[in-house]
Amino acid sequence: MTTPVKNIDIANIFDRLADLLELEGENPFRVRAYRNAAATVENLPQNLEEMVKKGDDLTSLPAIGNDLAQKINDIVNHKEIDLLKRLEEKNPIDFEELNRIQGLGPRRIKKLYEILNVQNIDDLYHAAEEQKIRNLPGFSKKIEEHILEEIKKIKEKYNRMKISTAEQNALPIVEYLRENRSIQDIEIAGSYRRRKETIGDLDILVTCEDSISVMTHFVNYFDIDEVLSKGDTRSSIILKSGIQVDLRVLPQKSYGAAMLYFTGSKAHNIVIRKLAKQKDWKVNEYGLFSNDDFLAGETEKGIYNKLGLPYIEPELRENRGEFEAAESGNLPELIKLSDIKGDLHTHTNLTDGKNTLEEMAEAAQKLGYKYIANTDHSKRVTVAGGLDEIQVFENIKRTDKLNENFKDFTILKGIEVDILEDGSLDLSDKVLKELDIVVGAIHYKFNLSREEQTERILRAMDNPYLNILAHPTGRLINEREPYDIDLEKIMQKAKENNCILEINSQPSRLDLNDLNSRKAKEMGVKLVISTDAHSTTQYDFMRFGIGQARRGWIEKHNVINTRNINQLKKIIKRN
Ligand code: DGT
Ligand code: CA
Ligand code: CA
Repeated sequence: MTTPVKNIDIANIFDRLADLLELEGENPFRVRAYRNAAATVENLPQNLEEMVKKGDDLTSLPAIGNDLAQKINDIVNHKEIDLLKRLEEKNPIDFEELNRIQGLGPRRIKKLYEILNVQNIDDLYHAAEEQKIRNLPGFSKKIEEHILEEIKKIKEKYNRMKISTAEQNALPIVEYLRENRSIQDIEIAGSYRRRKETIGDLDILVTCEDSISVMTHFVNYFDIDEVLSKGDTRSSIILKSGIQVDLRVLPQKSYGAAMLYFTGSKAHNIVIRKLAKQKDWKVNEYGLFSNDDFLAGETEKGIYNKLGLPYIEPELRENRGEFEAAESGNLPELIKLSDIKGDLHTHTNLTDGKNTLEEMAEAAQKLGYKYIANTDHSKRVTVAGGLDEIQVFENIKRTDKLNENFKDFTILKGIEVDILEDGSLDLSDKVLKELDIVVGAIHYKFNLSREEQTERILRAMDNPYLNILAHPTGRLINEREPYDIDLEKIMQKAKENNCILEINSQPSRLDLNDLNSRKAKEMGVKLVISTDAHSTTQYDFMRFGIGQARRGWIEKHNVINTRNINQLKKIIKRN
């Protein structure tokens, strides 16, 4: 049997191709095409290997044309990618890793390789430690020291996987474990259950009849790089993707106690332990005990209740005020995926999306949605050719026609309009005023000063047609820091002007993040949870946005796309 190929494997190959082409000084559009393809593939809900085996048309996926479809075919069939082989022979450099070091562009990386044979971060670290870099042409002592610092930072930070990637590793292994018939309950605890945006490792808990057979089954999973330990009740492995998975087997009686303990967070657990101690009790992963008497442990709720608390949702367990709220009966009633009635940030193939508006509307109805907003890009976005004013008017007419066919569904006519450098919008008010909903976003000039960037956004929000500020901080998880803005000022303005702030559900954005969402809620700012879907399949990203919102204590009433279409239209009206 050949090893299955996962989407992430394909994404990694495309990323590597992009790196190597960039190193070669290849045309930026070609480099970008591979990067876009990598991002698409990484986050695809369907399994590409299965699609290839079924003979599905891969070019129907976003960012995948004929050439890339062929490459995916080859990868799935374990064929050599000629281009990759050629490039790798020329450059055995782990460019992706090295490129994370700020200040090391392709040119310097190439020089380090040619002179010192630096191929990866470890080589670089040794070279810097041995002070071999400072005297190279174009480098200095300062750069060398900076490199050492950066490596340390990166080792801490980038060891964490995006939750979407963790999920792609976690779900197949859970499915595999279930093949063992003696397993009863199985759940992933840890930061994954708390829906953190990045995950350090996966903590799986099971109850079963035959723990030895479960453990043997576990360490025989196909995707393992290394078995770290194997015992009767606990084992640890590292998957080929680099993520560690810990498996623990528990007696049924202790399942809740173990869930509570291994869901964490550590900070939450410490308070739980303190509360138990105050009653002279003891709590651990086996239960809540008074001396040796078992008080609770089969369910988490049992333990919370015994401690005088209501059940606390996993996303709240960060010791950020959840105990005070629980004690005073003020826990939020967290928003659920099923509360969502529509998606207010979506793209079609009119700009850089993959599907037609008709397809996007149909897929939304299948999800039970009552509306979507079609928010294709305005003209400024040069990548895919955004819409000019004439095209927006044409799209409005076309959408009006389409809407006549629906009974209980509406396509809101919208745009994702660029916020220009001076804070003006990329389309005139004459056009914006004809739309149902205007989503404003920053896509360039990320490096303005704090003052300028804040002013830029405030000014955009003064345009009376702007309804929603998309991905408000612009950060990309593990890739780009947020731009420098005074978010509090922006939230204040959003409240005054009835602008809505977005929680963007793309797993690499999750922007606003949990803490900022909570701040918005506290300031009385309205939120929208959108997917920014560039294809019908990306509607599924909503679950990541919901996770982030729940971590931000967000309730149904804080979020405008939980309302029906008439309420929604009223709510987004400005003054
Ligand atoms: P991660 O994996 O870094 O994304 O974060 P977690 O929260 O999954 O942390 P992890 O995997 O180290 O441990 C899982 C849970 O086990 C953690 O959330 C709380 C619990 N835990 C681990 N170590 C300790 C500890 O030293 N004290 C207490 N009270 N709980 C711990
Ligand atoms: Ca973990
Ligand atoms: Ca762990």
